[in-house]
Amino acid sequence: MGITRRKFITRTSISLASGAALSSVRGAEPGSPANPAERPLIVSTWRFGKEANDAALSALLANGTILDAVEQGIWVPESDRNNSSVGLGGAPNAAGVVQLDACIMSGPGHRAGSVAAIEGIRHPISAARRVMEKTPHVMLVGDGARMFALEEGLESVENDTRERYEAWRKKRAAAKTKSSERNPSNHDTIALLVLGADGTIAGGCSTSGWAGKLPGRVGDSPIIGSGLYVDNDVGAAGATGLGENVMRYCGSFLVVELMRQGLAPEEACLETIRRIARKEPKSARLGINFVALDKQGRYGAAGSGKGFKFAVATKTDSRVLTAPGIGPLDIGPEGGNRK
Ligand code: SD4
Repeated sequence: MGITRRKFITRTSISLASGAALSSVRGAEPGSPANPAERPLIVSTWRFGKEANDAALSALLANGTILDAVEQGIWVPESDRNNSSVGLGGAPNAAGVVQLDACIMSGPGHRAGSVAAIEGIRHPISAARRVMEKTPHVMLVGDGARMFALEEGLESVENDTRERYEAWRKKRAAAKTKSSERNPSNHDTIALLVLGADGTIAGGCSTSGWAGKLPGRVGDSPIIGSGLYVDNDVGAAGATGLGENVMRYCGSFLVVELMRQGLAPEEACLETIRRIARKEPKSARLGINFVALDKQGRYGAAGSGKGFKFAVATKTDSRVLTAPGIGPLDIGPEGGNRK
């Protein structure tokens, strides 16, 4: 299933590191095999993914690897103190502390690294990459992750969260219902996927997670197969939204497996959400979204609700698009246990 050009909400040219303005030549269409000239292809979550994609593309054009592209792309929202859901500018947990989750995955070698509930490190994605590249492990959490990052020389930042914490407490006190805290708009993760010019694939994911989460809570984002999954023979997928509704289903793994069975990326994202919605009493009000790309250079995304924005970049174009949502009644023929 393809997204038509009508659905494009933003279409702009970007400037590359070289300073050259990109032409408005169309990039790869979702659901249709891309011309190999469309590689590299970068896909990421939300509007802010566009700047991350542009940085990732610049890394590739400067002869960086696909992992460099993932890491340097994700540095952008991690460095942005105005981003309230990625990096140290993110929302604190219920104890007033920002605990960050991130992971990275390399298609070649099927390698992965991850950190969870890490505090005071500017770039959790770099910590995750070092876990992958420098340890025999896949995941480090909490103090252990922080100590490892410090030993690796990663930048540690004093993070005064008092104001943000007080603002969150006031907002929570003002909230009439608990469900308002579950509004996905209060947390927006970056998942960024890269298909290199040579057809190899990598991805990363980084977040501060659910605002006001319980201390120690880990969401889907650093969990391989949930917030992110890469299979170099097939493609990659990443998730954003309410992690609890992704991690019980190995959401990104499922998207990739559906692509392996022949679904185009957008349809694989939609079918994953339908599959989850069939089991959930809340039906499609899941607050989850997926982005995906496949080995052929096709890409797509979908949300449980309508309006999820995602960003796509090729050498010739960089855009923000709107993904289809399954909508409350569109969960497929089995219907499940909707109330
Ligand atoms: C989490 N999935 O911690 C993350 C949050 C997120 O858009 O993706 N927000 O549950």
